[in-house]
Amino acid sequence: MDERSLAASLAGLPIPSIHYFESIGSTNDYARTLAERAAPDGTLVIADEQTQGRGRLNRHWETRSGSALAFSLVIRPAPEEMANLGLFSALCGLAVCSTLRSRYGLDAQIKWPNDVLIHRKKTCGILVEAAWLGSQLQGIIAGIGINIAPSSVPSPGDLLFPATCVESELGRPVDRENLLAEILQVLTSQRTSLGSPEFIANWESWLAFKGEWVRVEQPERTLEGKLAGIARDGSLRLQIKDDEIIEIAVGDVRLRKAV
Ligand code: BT5
Repeated sequence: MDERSLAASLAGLPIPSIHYFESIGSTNDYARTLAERAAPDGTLVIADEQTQGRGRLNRHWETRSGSALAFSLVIRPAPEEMANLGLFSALCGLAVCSTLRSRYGLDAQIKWPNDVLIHRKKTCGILVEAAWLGSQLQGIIAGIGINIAPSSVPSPGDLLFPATCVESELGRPVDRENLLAEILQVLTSQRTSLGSPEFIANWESWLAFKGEWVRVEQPERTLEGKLAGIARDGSLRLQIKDDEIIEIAVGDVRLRKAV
């Protein structure tokens, strides 16, 4: 993987510039500095290795050299997308899940809000951040990390949730650049339906643990209930009693199957 081969693989996609690094702290951090300098929509930052890869709440995300995809897109939302800013992370999850299902035949699912699982193990993590200057949105940074080769999967002791990689689940090698191009293509096309009923329906149809008993941990409380689906605004619908469904907004939330 290098800047030239990436440019060839991504030709024809709306990616105005590619910033490739053999090793970087975090692609999200670099993409943020580009967003602050008015980089155009679709600017791509991609690294073979991350030394300070970040998850949500400053958790660590591991990206080992030669084994994974780690990239961030600078998104400049159009005026009509401003009402759905909170759904860009779901868009990334949908694009990855949809690509793994349709092009690779994998039984990928989305663990709400947006981890992508294959056979109930985490294969992809997503970190979407907004860069603001006062009340002015400078851009959305959409960071996606995908485990491709077996060596990308951290040891179980370092994990909050079981993990796997695309090649182990598929049983054959995968070309990282092809997969990246396919995901960006799907993401570009699904972006046009951001927040539509069809968008929410797709998300819901690939939801992991749907109809199962789950535990949702928030900073102030832990809830258990049956995972009922997704509301129009992307909130999780959790049935906590026979006649009571509550909606939980995307945020500082951890979801797992109840034991
Ligand atoms: C995430 O956070 O899953 C978001 C990860 C986003 C990574 C991308 S890579 C490109 C861009 N640049 C960045 O710096 N970040 C983004 P969270 O849900 O908080 O999960 C973090 C947890 O996942 C950690 O605490 C570990 O338990 C686990 N983990 C770390 N590395 C992993 C890996 N490679 N595969 C599976 N799980 C991992």
